[in-house]
Amino acid sequence: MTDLSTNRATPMGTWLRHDPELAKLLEEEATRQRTTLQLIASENFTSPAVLAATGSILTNKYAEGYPGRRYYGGNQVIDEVEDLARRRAMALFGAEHANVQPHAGAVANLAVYQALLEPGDTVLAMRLDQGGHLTHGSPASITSKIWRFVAYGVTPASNDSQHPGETIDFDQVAEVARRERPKLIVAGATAYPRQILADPFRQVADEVGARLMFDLAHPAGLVAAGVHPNPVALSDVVTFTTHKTLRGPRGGAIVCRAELAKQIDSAVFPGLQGGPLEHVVAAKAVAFGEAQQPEFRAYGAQVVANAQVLGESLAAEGFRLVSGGTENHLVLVDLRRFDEDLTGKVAQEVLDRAGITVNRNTIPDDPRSAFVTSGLRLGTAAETTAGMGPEQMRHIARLIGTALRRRHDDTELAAVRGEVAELCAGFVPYPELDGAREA
Ligand code: DSN
Repeated sequence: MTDLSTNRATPMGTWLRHDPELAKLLEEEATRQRTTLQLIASENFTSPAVLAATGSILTNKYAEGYPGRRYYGGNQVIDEVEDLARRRAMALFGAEHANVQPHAGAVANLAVYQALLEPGDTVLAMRLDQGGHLTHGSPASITSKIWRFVAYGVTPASNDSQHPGETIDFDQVAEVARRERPKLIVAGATAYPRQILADPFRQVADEVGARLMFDLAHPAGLVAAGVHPNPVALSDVVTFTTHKTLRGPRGGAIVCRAELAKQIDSAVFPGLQGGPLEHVVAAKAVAFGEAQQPEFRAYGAQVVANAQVLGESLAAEGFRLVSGGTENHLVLVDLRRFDEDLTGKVAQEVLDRAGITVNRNTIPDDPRSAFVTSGLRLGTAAETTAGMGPEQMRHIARLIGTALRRRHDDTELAAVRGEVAELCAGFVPYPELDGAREA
């Protein structure tokens, strides 16, 4: 048995030897991550230090409350851990207050709604099928059952290559806001390949007397790296996840103006959560520290450069890019120009068989359901961490084109899978763990 997908220095690697059933599964997942391409826009490869903190003894401690105000004894060290994470989050984003306890981005968003709204209040946010998130008021989400969501979307697609459309329709944002008088406006998206500026949202919010929440889940790491505008100064509150471009552990966080600190903190605990996951909070501190290093700026710039090359290369393969390109870490592909009959669902399954992990996604005004879709979303955050650059992005686009064109040919798919494995062998996400394997 090898040392699995975790840092060999932690006790976990040793102890899992006594649970061969689980150890085998972890080994299989480590192999999958090492030998196939990870192009899901919301994923990344954390550092071994983040893995170590996540697998640490801090998981043993109950710490309901906040530093200096806990409901359990023995939290002297935990207080320092959480304070370190809060200080680093504030420094990273230039914020007045941070709450690092949300277990996920969805919880962070719910906490903001709970802090700033009464049930039934109106919220203006981006529609799911236009690029928004489930927690932005999708009918399938509890958010839409508690609060009244009204929506904005993107402008129509156009054939004019200078003005391809499919960018946030700010006329619509203003028009709906004036008509509906929302108490909160939500900026931010989950499948939107362009930078999102806070300024136009702030102007509308001020005009109609709404608060502005920015859901920074996807580009948080790009903001930390200085390659996406920072919305913190212009927003009342900013939520984000720590595991996407920010490259930390799976989790959420909130930064806000000092005047909202008490409301936000109470909404997270005791409003929505019990004991915080302090091992994850520690890992968030590690990730915030890593994101402050100069190397992280270079990483963020490379993520965006890689996404641009991936997008251009996919366009050369015959795919249409939503909004005509990308300014961030992801590309949203409309499959219909490539092949009218190819759905996102089938494309995702075919690419899985070829060792290329992506997710199907609706595109703006998608004629197909969210389960089937006409699009794919691809991101470059993870494979950039593994060291890939423009040359590999061009190669990946060719492999995607080949796999989808020859999707009925098992031999061809197996050949692509072999080429993917060969490519991945040169860019392993955890070389230090492979060293441990061989030791
Ligand atoms: N955060 C979403 C994503 O972008 O993958 C899932 O909720």
